[in-house]
Amino acid sequence: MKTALITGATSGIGEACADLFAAQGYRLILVARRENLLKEVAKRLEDKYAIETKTLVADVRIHDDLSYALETLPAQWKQVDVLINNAGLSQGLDPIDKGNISDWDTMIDTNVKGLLYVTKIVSNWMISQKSGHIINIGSIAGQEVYPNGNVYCATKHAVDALNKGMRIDLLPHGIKVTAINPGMVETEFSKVRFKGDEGRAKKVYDGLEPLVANDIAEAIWFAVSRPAHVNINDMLIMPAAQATGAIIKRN
Ligand code: NDP
Ligand code: 8X3
Repeated sequence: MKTALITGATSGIGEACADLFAAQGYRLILVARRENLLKEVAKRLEDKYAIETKTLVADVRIHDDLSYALETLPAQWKQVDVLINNAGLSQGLDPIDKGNISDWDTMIDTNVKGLLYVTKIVSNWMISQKSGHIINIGSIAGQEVYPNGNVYCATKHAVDALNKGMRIDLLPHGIKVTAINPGMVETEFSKVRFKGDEGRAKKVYDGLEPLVANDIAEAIWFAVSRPAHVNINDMLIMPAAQATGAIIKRN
């Protein structure tokens, strides 16, 4: 049986990936901070697909807690075939001179440092087994910069660089590395960006059909299910109504 480890599995893209990989018969290691939600997701998938799950309640920003949670997994659960580095967020949408320092720290610590902390541990497990596939969730924001996106865009540009760097460093070990870079996906992302302001979050998707989380999960599954000799380096997936980060056709 294959194993996938998914960070940020309590909502949005991570939850959709958990569902799709469970449907494919994977057992799952699910990581996120909201314990009740995480347990609900795990229970739902166990019941629906008769798979095994492990839930790790951890904040990817806190290295010692994360490391403890991962390292205390039983040995047979450390045979991870697919790591989906998905946990991430945006906080605020302000010009650089008005940015909030704590928001900047949160984005950098989660999107860049958290991704690194998880990767360091799990890539070592993959090196021991001489196989594995790491999926890094980047963004259109890692391919270009849009107004007021400054620090969030910088973190996703860092993910793009790390994705390329990982592919080089892990090549000798037979580990595949893929970046999946979405445009606008309607998840909890905008609610989190605007700190719970549901009205403002909803407006982001007014007058267009955004991607849904399952569109991205399917793209990830496509990358993971290629034959052994094929690697998808990266994929940029946009709603049909979004040409660039900021150029959007609304009805
Ligand atoms: P959601 O807000 O719906 O999901 C984010 C997930 O990340 C949640 O499960 C959350 O769980 C988890 N998470 C956040 N911070 C932490 C943390 N410190 N430690 C552990 N888990 C954490 O958003 P999306 O599904 O949209 O976002 C998933 C990824 O996709 C992110 O990396 C985002 O940047 C990227 N992305 C999103 C796009 C979009 O338009 N939605 C477009 C391009 C990229 P919990 O709160 O329980 O910890
Ligand atoms: C999130 C999508 O368009 O807000 O990465 O940058 S966007």
